[in-house]
Amino acid sequence: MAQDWYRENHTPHAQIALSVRQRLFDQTSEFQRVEVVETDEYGKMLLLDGCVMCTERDEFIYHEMIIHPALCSHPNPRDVLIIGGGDGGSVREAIRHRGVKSVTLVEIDALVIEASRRFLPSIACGLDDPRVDIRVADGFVHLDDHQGAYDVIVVDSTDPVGPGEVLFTEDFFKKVKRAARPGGIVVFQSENPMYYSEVITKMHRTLRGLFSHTGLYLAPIPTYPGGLWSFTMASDEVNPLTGKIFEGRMDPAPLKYYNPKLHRGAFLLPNYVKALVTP
Ligand code: AG3
Repeated sequence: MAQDWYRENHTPHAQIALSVRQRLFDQTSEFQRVEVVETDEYGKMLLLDGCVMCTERDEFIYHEMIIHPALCSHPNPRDVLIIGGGDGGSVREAIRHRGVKSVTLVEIDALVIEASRRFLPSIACGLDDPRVDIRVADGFVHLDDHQGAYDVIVVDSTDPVGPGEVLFTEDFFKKVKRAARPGGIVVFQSENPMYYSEVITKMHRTLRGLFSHTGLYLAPIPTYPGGLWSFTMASDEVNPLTGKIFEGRMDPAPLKYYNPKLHRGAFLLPNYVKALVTP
C-alpha cells in the first residue's frame, strides 16, 4: 500500500510532509476542520484547517516557552487567562507554578478540546485540574467582561487567518491590555520571522503604542512553518529583556526546554529578526 503522507503548505512553494501511521479523527465544527493523525516521526498531531497545532514530540518547546517566560517574569502571578489553546498544553504548563490560583481557558471551539482530551492526553492532562476553569466562548467577549482581572494573559492562537485573524488586530490588543491587572504581563504567539515578517512588524508597532515594554523572543519548533517560532511579551511594568526572573516557584518538574538562562537568551535576536521589531 502506498505510504500516507500529511502535508501542510507553509507557503504556496514550501511544505512539510510527515508520514502517517493512522488517521484518528476528522470532524468539522462551525469554526474549522479538526484532525488528529498519528505520524511516524512526531507521534500524534493536532491540526486545525490543515495546519499543525502541536505534535506529541515537539509540543513541549512551544508550551513551555509560551508560558514560563511570562510567569517567571511576574512577581506574583495568581490569575492567568489563556485565550485559544484548547489542546491544554499551555494550561498544563501554567499550573506548574505554585502561586497560580486560577487558570481560565477561553477556547472558541469545543471540538478542539474534545479531540485533544480523547487523543492527546499527555497534552490535555492539565484541563481537569481544580484550578482550571474552561469556558467555550469568544475571547473578545470574555475580555470585555473581565477588565483588570488577570496577572498574565496568554494568547495561544492559530495563524492570522480564519478564526485566529481577529486575534492579531489592534482592537483585540487593546482589550487584552484592559483585562490585565496593573503590573500584568501579556504574551502572544507571533509566528515565524521569515514567512510572517510583516505580521511581526505590524504587531510590534501596534503593541509599542499600547505598552511601555515589548519584547520578541524565539524558540525552534521543528513542525511549524520555517522551524523557528516567535513569541511576544508586553507589559507596562516589566521589561521582558531586563526584568528579574523569579526562579524556583515551579514544582520540581521535568521541564524539557525552559530554564532561566535560556529565558534570557531567547530574547537575543539574529539581526534579520531584530530588524523586524526595531522602531
Ligand atoms: N498555536 C500556534 C500554531 C501556529 C502554527 N501554524 C501553522 N502550523 N501554520 C498552537 C496551539 C498550541 N497550543
